[in-house]
Amino acid sequence: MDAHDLITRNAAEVVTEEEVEEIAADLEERSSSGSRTQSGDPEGKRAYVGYEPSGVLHIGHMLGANKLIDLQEAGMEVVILLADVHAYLNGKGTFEEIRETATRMQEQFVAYGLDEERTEFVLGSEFQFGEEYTLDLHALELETTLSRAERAMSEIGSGDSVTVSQAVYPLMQALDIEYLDIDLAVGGMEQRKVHMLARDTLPSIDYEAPTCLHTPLISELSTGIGKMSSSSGVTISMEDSTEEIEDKVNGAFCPAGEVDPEPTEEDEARNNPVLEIFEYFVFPRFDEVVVARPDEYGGDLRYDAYEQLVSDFASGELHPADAKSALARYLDSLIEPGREKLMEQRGG
Ligand code: IYR
Repeated sequence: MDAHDLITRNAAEVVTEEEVEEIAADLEERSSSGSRTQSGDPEGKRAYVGYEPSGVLHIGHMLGANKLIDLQEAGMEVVILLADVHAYLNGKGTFEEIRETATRMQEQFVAYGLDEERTEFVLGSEFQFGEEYTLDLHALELETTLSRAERAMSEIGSGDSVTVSQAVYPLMQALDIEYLDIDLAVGGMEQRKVHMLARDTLPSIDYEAPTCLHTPLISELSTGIGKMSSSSGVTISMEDSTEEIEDKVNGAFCPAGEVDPEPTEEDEARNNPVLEIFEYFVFPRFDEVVVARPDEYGGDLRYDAYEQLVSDFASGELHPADAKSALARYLDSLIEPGREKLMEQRGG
């Protein structure tokens, strides 16, 4: 796969396509001239994703990690921002609690398969209290209306009314891109309004508009309605046991043959989360996917691309029960290393 395909595969959108093409062309050129990006290379292309350290990691968070693994493969350097100050501004706890969660998250990301040598972990508080950052932040505050900041937070903030801290939050997120010297800002689709704000306001203080990539959101597991989140519905957490994963996947919404399930009577959109997880998690990480089946039901099915699996599912050749048991097995093997790490930490 070339750099452009690695960057864009499974992305919901990139802003803008031309800017991404430029990054990809640069990576291709560097790889053909043999100057593979070294960690710390000032010429290297850098991508980042940021997380508020709070609660338990779930597979929704890992969509960003999957993308970073693709970007590393494409030759980019990657930064994971453990956004402790952002979590604090968004009401996620005391600094002490947030820092503890940050340490645990870092180890889980490495266990998940990010190349530790080529991943920089940064705490927001390491640079967000600097004088220059603070002055730039105030300059952005001058350029931004409260209603714009509020809109940017509509899918990130918790609670009904936006606090002043939550209005500052997206401006800091915009500045992070500049201060971490980022060429490609990665986030879930819920981050897009913050990124659009960053594209609009950073140029007003003489910084460049950042290039952004947004990963899709996964549907709630048991209904396929709405988005998977840690606050409601069924989520696969990075701490689930093998049995919990099996139970949750077994109970997943996965109507036979329906790749695009009909909306509900209330006209809510529905998706097939089992297929989504195959597409976004399993196929990017495994060269071949084997669905085990007893000989009397036709024997094992083997796929080397998601499209083949979908076509068998649509035709009825691949039954939901077989798809689910394979999915549980693959998910378990992706989650296992992080789970072990966690047990080690808790054990000693
Ligand atoms: N808004 C993110 C957290 C976050 C991400 C980035 I990228 C930053 O520069 C700062 C914060 C979230 O919702 O988790």
